[in-house]
Amino acid sequence: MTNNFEDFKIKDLPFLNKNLKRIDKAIIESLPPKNFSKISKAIHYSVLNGGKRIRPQLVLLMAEALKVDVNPKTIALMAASGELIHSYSLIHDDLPSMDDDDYRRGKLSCHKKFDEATAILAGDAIQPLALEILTTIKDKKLKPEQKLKIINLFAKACGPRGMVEGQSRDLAAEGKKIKLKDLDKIHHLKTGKLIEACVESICVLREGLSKKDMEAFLIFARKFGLAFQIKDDILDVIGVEKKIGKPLNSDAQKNKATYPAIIGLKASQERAEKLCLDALKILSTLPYNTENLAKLSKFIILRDK
Ligand code: GRG
Repeated sequence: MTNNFEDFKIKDLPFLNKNLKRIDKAIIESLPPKNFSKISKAIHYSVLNGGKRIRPQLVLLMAEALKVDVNPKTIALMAASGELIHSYSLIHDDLPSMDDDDYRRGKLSCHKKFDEATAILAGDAIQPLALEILTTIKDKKLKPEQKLKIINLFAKACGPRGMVEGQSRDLAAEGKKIKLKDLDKIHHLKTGKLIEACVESICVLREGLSKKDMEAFLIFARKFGLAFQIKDDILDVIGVEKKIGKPLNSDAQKNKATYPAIIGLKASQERAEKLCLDALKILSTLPYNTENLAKLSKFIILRDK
């Protein structure tokens, strides 16, 4: 596979569908039964509604690349945990007090389908559930200190030095012309930290991973996360409404600080491609089979949803 984007076809990604089944199975098994309560109905509605599952895919592909020696179930549960944190952030992100979005993935957002209190509680329930899943992993091959570190990474990603701070800065930037470096910081916190946690949590499981390779994987994750976010902003401007699952230009309507708004569409596209190429270059220097991670990296900037 070359680094030329033109040779890339979505059909190069059959492994994503295979992984998807494993991810969804782990998620479903971790949730309370749908009919358990109103909140669990809202959780099922919001979690099992066709997300791309990029974060859990990263967990699985990292584990495959590093050939980590733990039970496969452990990896599936880590993947589910990453996706649940993401799902939680989306439910809260859509709330009237945040981005006030009526649609998510082509369906009514959680607070529109149910009500605001239910959406707040459904989100509030999924975050600790994601961490609870990690605490209950039973795997003799998983050392207690590795387990603790993984929980620490996911908890930090969504806390005051991660997503929450990113979201707060994102809301504060509405209607303002902020600098590119400040926008990068917002998304490093809001989107990047969780993506980094998905990558780093697998590095933790690889015995003897050198400091240099660990650092390279983290830089890869940073480039991947930023490229992913820039593409998200681009799709809000030039995507197809039916595919992205919400009205076009919703960022502009809210006067959001976005890459197209700050550096323009063309420069945003060029930057996403450059970040992706950087990410691919990093992967190519690592002594592991990172072919599928490279394919996922291309997918995230060539995707249409
Ligand atoms: C809820 C932890 C937490 C904190 C509260 C609401 C909030 C603060 C933060 C929101 C962070 C957020 C929504 C980040 C994600 C931005 C983003 C690029 C979303 C789209 O992700 P995709 O494309 O979505 O992976 P799918 O639908 O495929 O899952």
